[in-house]
Amino acid sequence: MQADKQHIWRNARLVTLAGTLPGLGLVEHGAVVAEAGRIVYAGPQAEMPAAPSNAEVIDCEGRWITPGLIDCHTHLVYAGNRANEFEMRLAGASYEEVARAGGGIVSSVKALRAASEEELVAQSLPRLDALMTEGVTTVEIKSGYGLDLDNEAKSLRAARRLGADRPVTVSTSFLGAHALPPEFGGDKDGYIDSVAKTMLPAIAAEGLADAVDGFCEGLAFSPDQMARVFDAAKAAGLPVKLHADQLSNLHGAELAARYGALSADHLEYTDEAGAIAMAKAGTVATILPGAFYFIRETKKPPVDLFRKHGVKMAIATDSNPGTSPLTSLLLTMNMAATLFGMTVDECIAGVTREAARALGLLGETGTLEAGKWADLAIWDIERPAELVYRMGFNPLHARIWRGQ
Ligand code: DI6
Ligand code: FE
Repeated sequence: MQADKQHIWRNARLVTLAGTLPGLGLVEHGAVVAEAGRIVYAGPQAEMPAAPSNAEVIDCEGRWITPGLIDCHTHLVYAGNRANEFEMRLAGASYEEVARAGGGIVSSVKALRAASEEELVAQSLPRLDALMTEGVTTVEIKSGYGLDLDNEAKSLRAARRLGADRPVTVSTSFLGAHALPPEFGGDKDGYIDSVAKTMLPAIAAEGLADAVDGFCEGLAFSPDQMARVFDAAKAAGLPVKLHADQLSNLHGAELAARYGALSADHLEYTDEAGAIAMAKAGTVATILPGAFYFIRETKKPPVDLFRKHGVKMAIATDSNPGTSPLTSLLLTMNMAATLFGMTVDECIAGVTREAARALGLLGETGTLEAGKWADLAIWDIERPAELVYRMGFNPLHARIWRGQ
C-alpha cells in the first residue's frame, strides 16, 4: 500500500463517537476515507467526496467500523509473572498481605532489574500482540518496576521499542512513585526526593515519558509525597495522572484534580467530593475492572456519581502481573458492564474517545472524524453491543493503524 494513496472503506456501519452526533454517533450506510494516515472523511456514504481514480476501495460488506481501541492504562512491560502470589491469595492471603510479606510490586522489581532491555521487549511483545489482535491501535505503558533511574529508563525505552516494532501508538508514563524500593530501607520521603529531584528530570530530559503517574495509597505514597512528584512533573512540562483511591480513600481524586490531571484511575473508594473535583478539572475517571475482579475487591467505583457530575469515564485493562494479568480490552468492557453496571455506550466510548482523552490524545485519535489518525477496527458483528456482550471471543475482521 502506498501511504499517500487514498483508501476508502465503503458499505460500512460506523460508530463515529463524533462530538456532533448523539450517543455513539452511529452511521448506518457509512464510509471512511483516509489519506496519508489521516481520516479525510467519515460519515454517510452518500455524502462522501468524489474519489481520485487511483483510490483503493475496500467493500466492508456491512461490517461495523469503530475507532481503533485504546488501552489507556497498562503496566505491560514487566519480567516474569506472579502466579505464585495468585496461589497464595487463593489460599487466603490478601493483596496487601502478600505485598507486606515481600511479594507484590517489589518481586516484579527484582525480576525487571535482572532483565535486559531486549528481554523485556521479548517478554512484553506477546502481551502487546494480544491487545492488538482485538483491535487496539494505541496503548499506554507505564514504568514502575524499575524504581531507580537506570531501570526506569530501561523500562520506558523498552516501551518505546514496542511502539517502534509494531504498528501501534505507544504512550509512556513514568511511574517511579509506584512502590518503595528495598534499598531505601523504609525511607519513603528519601525515595520521593530521588524521584522528584533526580529521576524525573532525567527521564523528562531524555524524552522517555509522555506523562507522570503515581500510586497514592497507604502501602505506597501519601498525597503530600505525590504532590512533590507532581510539582516536579509540572516543572518538567509533563502532564500527570494518578492511581487514586484504589484500596482506601486518601482523597487521591481531589489531589489529581488539583493538579489538572489527565486522569485519576481505579477510584473504588472515591467519594462525591472527589467526583465533583474531577468534574471541575476535566480529569477523566479511568475504570479498571480487571484489578477489581482479580483481587476480589467488593467496593465498586462510584459510577453513578461520575455520571451525576458529568465526569468522563475511560475503561482500561491495567494489564500487570500482580492485580490484573489481563490482555483483553473486549473482556474488560464486559467486566465494566457486568460488575459496575456501565452501559454499552459507556463501555465503547470508554475504550475509544474517553481513553484518548485520558491520554491527552483526543485531538489525534479516539473518534472517526476528519483530521484524526486513520486508526480503525472493523468488526464482524451485527450490533455494537456484541463487543461488550461476548466473553473470550474475538470478532475483529481487520485493524488499521494510521491508514495501513
Ligand atoms: N495498582 C495496581 O493495581 C497495580 N499498581 C498499582 O499501583 C499493581 C501492580 C502490581 O501489583 O504489580
Ligand atoms: Fe495500574
